[in-house]
Amino acid sequence: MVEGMSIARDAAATGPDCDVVVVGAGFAGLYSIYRMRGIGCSVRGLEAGEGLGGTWYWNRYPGARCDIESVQYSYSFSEEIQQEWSWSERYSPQPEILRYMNFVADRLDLRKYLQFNTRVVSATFDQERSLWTIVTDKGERFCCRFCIMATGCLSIPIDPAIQGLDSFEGKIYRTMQWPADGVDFSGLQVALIGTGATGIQITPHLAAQAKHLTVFQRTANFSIPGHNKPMDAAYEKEWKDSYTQRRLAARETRNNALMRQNSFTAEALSDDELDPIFEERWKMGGLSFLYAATDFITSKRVNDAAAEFVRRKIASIVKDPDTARKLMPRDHPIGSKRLCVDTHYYEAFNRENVLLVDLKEEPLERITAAAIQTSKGLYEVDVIVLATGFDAMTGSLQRVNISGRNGARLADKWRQAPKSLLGLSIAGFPNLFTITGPGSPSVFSNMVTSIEQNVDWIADCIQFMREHGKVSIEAKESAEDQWFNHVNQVGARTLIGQGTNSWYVGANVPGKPRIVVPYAGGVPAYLKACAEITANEYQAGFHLS
Ligand code: NA7
Repeated sequence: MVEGMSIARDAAATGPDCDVVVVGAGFAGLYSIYRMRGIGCSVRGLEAGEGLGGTWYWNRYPGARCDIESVQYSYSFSEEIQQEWSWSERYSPQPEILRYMNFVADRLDLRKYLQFNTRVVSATFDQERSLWTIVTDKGERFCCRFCIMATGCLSIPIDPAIQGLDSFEGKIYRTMQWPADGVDFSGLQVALIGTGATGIQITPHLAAQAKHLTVFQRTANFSIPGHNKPMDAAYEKEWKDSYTQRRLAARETRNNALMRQNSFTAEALSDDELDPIFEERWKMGGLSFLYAATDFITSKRVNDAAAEFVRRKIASIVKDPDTARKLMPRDHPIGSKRLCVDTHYYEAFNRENVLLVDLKEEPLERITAAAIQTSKGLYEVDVIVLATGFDAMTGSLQRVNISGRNGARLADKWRQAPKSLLGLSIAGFPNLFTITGPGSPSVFSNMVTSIEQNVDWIADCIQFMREHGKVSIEAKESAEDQWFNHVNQVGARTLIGQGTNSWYVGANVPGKPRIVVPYAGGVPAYLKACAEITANEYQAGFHLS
């Protein structure tokens, strides 16, 4: 039994089982539990997985690692923890991130508040009593005053709508649901479908193990080498000695990450002048490439030159010119989709046992019992690996049957557009909080830092309510509309909002409204909006009762 909890009861019959139910035990869920306990709330955490870790629990495919340096992609709230923990690599791999999260949970004694193997299927608001009833896949019911949805931005994998997928007689592995014991591909002919960040990370590992790997690419992506390496002791010490200042500085940057941004514009520079700048960034590695100049994203001239630079790099790495040509992205500006960070991705195509199939040139027609059929050929395979992406940002919330005031369903409300006030609170759904929800910087920022800020905001809000005898808080529709319009306007002005197909705009899920879902105005502007809207005892953005 979870500590601090009485036996679950029916909300209508009795009082709440606990003050707060937290759904999800990833970075957001763990910190939410910690903070809620810190302000004296009773709390229950419900997690679908067998263990904690969220994204880092599920995505255990070979090669999975974060694209933000580990010294930054980690909690900042505890000086003890950040001093005690040591990262072994610049971008630590999934198993290490998962170990870290378990270490944090044990260090803070959070496990006792968590119930695993428990998927939340519905959340219903009782407006008479301002209480939520949370129902799980096992039929358990938990009644609480507040519900925090810490369900992640990339939690719902999507299977591609490919005819015949079900008829395949070999094994199908989804990168997001990778077997805990790993998979041995030795001697097998493997197909990989999907060349986003995940496909790009897993390719070299599949290539090294499989007898043969065929990569089915629908859209070529830009990828920059991460130059991952073992943690340098002096670098780690430098960070540990100045964590406090660095974390504060990161909180105030546009994307929550310290990236060594070049502070000049490059529009007026010649190609000969631009090349060494891009070369320096290529050597630096990873997402720092986007920070080569302040107008990297806004100047077409600079962006085109950067894209051409990467295409030349691909040509210089990949020996077969036709394969190199297929790997060169030409249909979107660099940075308008998530820039990928790799370790020997392009090099993998120089192996004898790796073949690239460009689905733009030979569309995928169907999957048969033992092969993948394109318009030009039949590729026999033993195993298919799907790295086909996620119903991002809203999927994990819409999958839960959430009913708010007057029985209104969140899935219905968001059919037209995922409106939310600051990505934290939704009009019509009192006492329900979302972490890094639509309209917050979320995936445009360092997720861990944004999570901490969101959770701190919620903790302050609940504490305020307790101190002022309030039992219900709900975003005002007018404030939500205003914020949503601002998010939309800012998003539409970016390259991301100007026609590129990506999960940032919901383009990968048929029927999803097409808008830039995360807030693209930068973290400082978001923090200012948070401060403004909650000032004056939350009156500007919320109804409190
Ligand atoms: P992404 O970036 O959404 O990539 C999914 C990939 O799967 C992408 O290459 C898609 O091609 C491809 N895809 C999807 N459906 C199909 C079908 N039907 N046929 C062929 N190919 C298909 O997901 P990731 O998991 O790689 O990365 C998500 C984020 O996780 C990443 O940005 C990081 O922030 C971490 P498409 O581009 O749609 O043509």
